[in-house]
Amino acid sequence: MRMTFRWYGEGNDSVTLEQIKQIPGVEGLVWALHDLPAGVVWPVEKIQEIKDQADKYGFHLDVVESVNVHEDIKLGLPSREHYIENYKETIKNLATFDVKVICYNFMPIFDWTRTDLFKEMEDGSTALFYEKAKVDSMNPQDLIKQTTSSGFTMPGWEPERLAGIEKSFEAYKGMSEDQLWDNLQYFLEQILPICEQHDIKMAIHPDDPPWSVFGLPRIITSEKNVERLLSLSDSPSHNITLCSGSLGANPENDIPKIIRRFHDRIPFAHIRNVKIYENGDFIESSHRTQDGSVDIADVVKAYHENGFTGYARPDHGRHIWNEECRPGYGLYDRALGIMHLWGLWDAYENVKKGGDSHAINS
Ligand code: CS2
Ligand code: MN
Repeated sequence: MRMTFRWYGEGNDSVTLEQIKQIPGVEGLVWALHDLPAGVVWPVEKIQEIKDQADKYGFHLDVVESVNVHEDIKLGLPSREHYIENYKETIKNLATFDVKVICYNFMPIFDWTRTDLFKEMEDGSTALFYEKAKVDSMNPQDLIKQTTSSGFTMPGWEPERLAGIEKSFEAYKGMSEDQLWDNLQYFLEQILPICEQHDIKMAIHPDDPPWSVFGLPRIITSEKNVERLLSLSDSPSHNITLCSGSLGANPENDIPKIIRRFHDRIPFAHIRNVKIYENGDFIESSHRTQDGSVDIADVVKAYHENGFTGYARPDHGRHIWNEECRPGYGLYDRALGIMHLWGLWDAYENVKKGGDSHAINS
C-alpha cells in the first residue's frame, strides 16, 4: 500500500506540504490543476510548477485526481470529439511527468452531493452530511446556494462550473442509464489506447452517493455495475478507484467483498468510513470501523491479503480541533485516518510474518 494525500495546491489548500511531510508514510501527493475548467489541455508549464513544489519535499505525483470529463462527453454530443482530443493531449502531457494513475468520474453535472458541509456531531466535531429527504425534495439550485454560502465549495461545485446548470439539466432530460454507459464506453475506446502507450491507468471514481440524484442517471453505484464497468474493456489501463465511503453509503454494497473480487483492477484506494442511518441519511464518520457502517478493518484486510501495491489515500475526514479547512479536506482527521490505516496494515503484516512484533521492522 503506497500512501498518498490529496493536496489542492499552494494558496488553494489550508494544509501545507511541510505538514503533509510529517504524516508518517506519505510518499506522494494526489493533485490536479484545480483552476482549469474541464475540457482544456493541461499545459506542461503548469504541471511543472506543481512538480517543482512536490520535489522540494520528495513527494511523487503519480496519482492525479481528477482530470474531469467535459459534460459534452458524458452527454455524447458531437462536440465531444474536441474534448476527447484535449483529454488525450492532457494524458500525453501527464505521461511526460511519469503519472501512473488518472482518477476521474462520470457523474452528470454534480460531483459528490451533500446537504450539510459542517454537520455537528455529538463530540463537537463537524462532518459532511447527506440528508436524503432533503435531496429528494429540494431543487438543485437551492442546494447549491446553501452549500456555497458558507464561503467554501466542494470540489466539482465551483460556482463557475455550476453557472449553466439549468441548461445542463435540460440537456440530460430523458437520458437513460444505458445511454450514459454508451457514452462512457465511447470515451474509453478513444482514450485507452493512448493510456496503454504511456502505461497510465485510468481509474474511475464511483458515484457519490451511489444512486440517482435530482433525476440524473448514475451508473457506478454497485457491485453489479462495477462488473459491467470492468467488462467494457480488458485494457490494463481500464480500472476503478475503489472509494469505500462512496459505494459504502448504500448498505447493500459489501465493500470488502468488492475489493476481494476486483482487487487486480484497483490501482487507487480511497479509504474512509460512513455512518448510514435507517432513513437513508449518512454522515462521514471517523475511519474506525466502530464509528461507522463500513468494516474498515476488513477493507484493509482485503487489500492486505491480496498484496495490494497500489496507491491509497484516507479520502475525506471530519473537521476536528477547530480546524478551518476545505470541507472534508482538513489535516488532522485525515492524518489520524492514515495512522489508523497503517495500524491495521502493520498488524496484518505482523500476523502474516508469524506474529513476531519485531518482524515489522525487519
Ligand atoms: C471526492 C470526489 O470522494 C471523493 O474522493 O473528493 O470529489 C472525487 O475526487 C471525484 O469524484 C473523483 O473524480
Ligand atoms: Mn472518494
